[in-house]
Amino acid sequence: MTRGKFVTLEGGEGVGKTTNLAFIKDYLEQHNITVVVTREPGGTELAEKLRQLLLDTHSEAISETAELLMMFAARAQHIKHVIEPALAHGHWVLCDRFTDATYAYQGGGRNMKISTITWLENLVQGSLRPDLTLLLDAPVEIGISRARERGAFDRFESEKISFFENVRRAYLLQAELYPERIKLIKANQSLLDVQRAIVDVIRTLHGNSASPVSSKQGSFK
Ligand code: Z5A
Repeated sequence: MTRGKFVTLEGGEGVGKTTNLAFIKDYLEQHNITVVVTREPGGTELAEKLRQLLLDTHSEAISETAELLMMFAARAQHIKHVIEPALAHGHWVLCDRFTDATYAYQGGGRNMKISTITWLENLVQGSLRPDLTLLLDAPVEIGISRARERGAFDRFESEKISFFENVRRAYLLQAELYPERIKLIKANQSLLDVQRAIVDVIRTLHGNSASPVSSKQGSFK
């Protein structure tokens, strides 16, 4: 069986990851590709519990090291129970955030050592890396104003603008370091134009790798 493709969506707050994930899923299914949609942190029962702890504003202060380790603990569960089995079955995995988010938020935002993140990445993922990453990029104020229309802020959304500027810079650096894998999509254009740009990129990946029609929704998205 041909292994599925692993596609991740990245970007700062409110850039449109969730909106476009649904669009990409529909697009791929129309091309007879079976898709598992999932997210990080999260995607399994334990990883979703870690997500709640990570986003909760009322818990005790979480140290930067604990935050980093919780992200990778959730990821280890997610890879073992969702991502790897799906890819092995020939399904495509469409994931809302993955390790580029760790480089951006814990590396750029929290200033954790990049070498520590890379060490954990190798430990937890082995050779697993996304086949394609769509990085939705927009000026921080645009993403924040879109996201904040939703109301209450989580622990990350409560950060200062400078934190999100650092996150954005770190994401753009990842894109510079891995131009083959990470494709930059301007997210401050109309949704229609964003989706046109996404299709142009996705098309280059799906080629002839279509698997039988059917849709398998990740249990947590
Ligand atoms: N985190 C971390 O620190 N380290 C890690 O390793 C990982 C994660 C994996 C949870 O992520 C937090 O975890 C995240 C980083 C951290 N915190 N932050 N911030 P999340 O993905 O659940 O949270 P999020 O980034 O805040 O997602 P979001 O706010 O839901 O944003 P989004 O999914 O990118 O946006 P959206 O919901 O699709 O769109 C927002 C609104 O904009 C919505 O009303 C849309 O209709 C609208 N929209 C979207 N596109 C457009 C365009 N083009 N024009 C106009 N309006 C638009």
